[in-house]
Amino acid sequence: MESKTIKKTAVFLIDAENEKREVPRITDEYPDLSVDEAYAIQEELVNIRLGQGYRMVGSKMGLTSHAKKKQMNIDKPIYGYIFDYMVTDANVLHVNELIHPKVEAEIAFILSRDLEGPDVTTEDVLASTEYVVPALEVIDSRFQNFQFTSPDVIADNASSSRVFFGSVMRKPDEMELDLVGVTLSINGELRDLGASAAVLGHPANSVAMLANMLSRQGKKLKAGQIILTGGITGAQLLSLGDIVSAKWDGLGTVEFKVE
Ligand code: 0L1
Ligand code: MG
Repeated sequence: MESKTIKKTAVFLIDAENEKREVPRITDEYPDLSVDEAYAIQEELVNIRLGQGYRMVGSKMGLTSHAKKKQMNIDKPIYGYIFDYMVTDANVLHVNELIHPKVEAEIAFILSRDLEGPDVTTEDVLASTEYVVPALEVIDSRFQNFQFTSPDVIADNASSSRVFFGSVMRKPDEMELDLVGVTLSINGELRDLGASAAVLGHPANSVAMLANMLSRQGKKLKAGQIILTGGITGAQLLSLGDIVSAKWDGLGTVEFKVE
């Protein structure tokens, strides 16, 4: 794909996000779009956002659990980036800022030191983690009907949209990080549940995989960054008026209202 097409496609996706408008898949026009080209579009999109003055606060892995892979019919984990404008302090999700948001419950890591692949292990991740925190990620694919192929969703910054973090921060050695039970309820009704081992056997495996994937692009994970490890639960579609509440064993509760 030519560099001007990469740029044009990144702008197309940014416009869709800004205008809260769902758009056709990129692979409708470019059926041979490769994963590498998709990450080149994502990188361009990230550079445009940085140029607009937004700050990158972290990164995310997506499609790391069986529930998510099955739900989206894509079998390989992908990554994307989280910007400051995506992190919401108040417990409110403004639905008029989004297209067709869904929510999923995750565990996020905050690193105490840089992690650079290619051979990062789970043990390296645990030794380099300052805290883990609970997170509700709101994903909002820019594609029509939330349907896409793997290259489409990679280009679309892995559907990144909003994140709510909990206030409980735990050192990774304070808990069995692969045995964290999670429930996700909407309007008091249990919608999904799971254990954190759903994420690649252990959420730290997701961070290790991310560090190793990034090393192929000459990039690394940096101290202080937040890393979302992927949905433990399947993603749940949100509607105006919904009250979302998730509980993590040992990591507290995160709640928000959709207004
Ligand atoms: O965070 C995620 O797992 C999202 C990855 C992209 C797939 C999706 O939008 O469901
Ligand atoms: Mg996610």
